[in-house]
Amino acid sequence: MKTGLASKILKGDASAAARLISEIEDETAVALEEMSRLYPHTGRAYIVGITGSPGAGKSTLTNNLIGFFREKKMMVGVVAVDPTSAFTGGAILGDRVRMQTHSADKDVFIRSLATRGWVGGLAKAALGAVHVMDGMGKEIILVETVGSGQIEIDITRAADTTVLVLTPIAGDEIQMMKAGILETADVFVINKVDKGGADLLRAHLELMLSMKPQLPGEWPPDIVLTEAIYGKGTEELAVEILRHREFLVNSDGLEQRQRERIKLELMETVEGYLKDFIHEIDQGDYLKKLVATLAQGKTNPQSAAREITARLGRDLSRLQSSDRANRKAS
Ligand SMILES: Nc1nc2c(ncn2[C@@H]2O[C@H](COP(=O)(O)OP(=O)(O)O)[C@@H](O)[C@H]2O)c(=O)[nH]1
Ligand SMILES: [Mg+2]
Repeated sequence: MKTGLASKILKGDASAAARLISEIEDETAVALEEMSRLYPHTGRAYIVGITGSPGAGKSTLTNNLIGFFREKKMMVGVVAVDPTSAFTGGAILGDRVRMQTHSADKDVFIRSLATRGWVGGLAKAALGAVHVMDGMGKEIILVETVGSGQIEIDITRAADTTVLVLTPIAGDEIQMMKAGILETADVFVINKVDKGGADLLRAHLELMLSMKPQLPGEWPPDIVLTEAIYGKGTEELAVEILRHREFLVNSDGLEQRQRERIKLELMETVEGYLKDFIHEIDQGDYLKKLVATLAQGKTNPQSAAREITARLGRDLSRLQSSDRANRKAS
């Protein structure tokens, strides 16, 4: 099974990149094979997470940022992990028109990912898409996610710079605080300033940030005000992102973030194996029989759990040998 996707991607081939991302989403053997070729050539791109509630203006801001970075002649990748994202076509006309300008630009690569299966799978696919764009030579990769649950926290942990988009709509910042996202943000955006109430939200945010103990050498998050639909504040936001990058480069922060990202991906992959295993043993009647023997008092939960983990070990070594067989067959 020789597809050569990885070598095409390394030359910047967009259709090969689109194809490999689909393979990653479907978790195919081609994805495993091609990713193992691509992976050693990745790790150069700068990753910016853009998170916030649905409708906060993430896609509009992302569009604006694409424009800014393109003017600086940077190669840009975008991963939208938002089923309602403007990039998926559910957008108002203005967004589509803006996207069309960028989609004609061969140095911009945009991909939307839809939720399928468990959320961890989505984080894994998003990181996979990031690797593909990195391999294509994209220098900056913007990852848009809805900030309301667990995957988003994971994805924001995986970014080099995390931008949290808020609006002066009551309750928004409380939701974020509950989700633990406020702590992970490096740059705060208050968007829709034209709607009024931005000063109050800014005061709340500043108060919240001042209550957080600031460790020496730690990045002090800043607040940027934008009106994304009117393109206002784009430059300030982009400059703040680049300033944070500078800060990380000059400390050991960048390496720390990269390690965090590698760890996240590794854990998601292990978790994926475990989920598949649990799903599989729950199919047939293996688990049912085990539960029956437990109910009859013929065994105890510790012994039964040990039996299951022994089976997991056998299944994993089978998986590894079938991977090897696949590689030989290709
Ligand atoms: N009034 C106002 N509306 C905005 C602003 N920025 C974005 N919007 C609108 O808010 C809606 C949601 O924007 P979108 O970028 O799709 O948000 P996302 O769901 O966070 O990606 C769209 O109708 C945008 O045109 C802004 O600064 N002011
Ligand atoms: Mg969106």
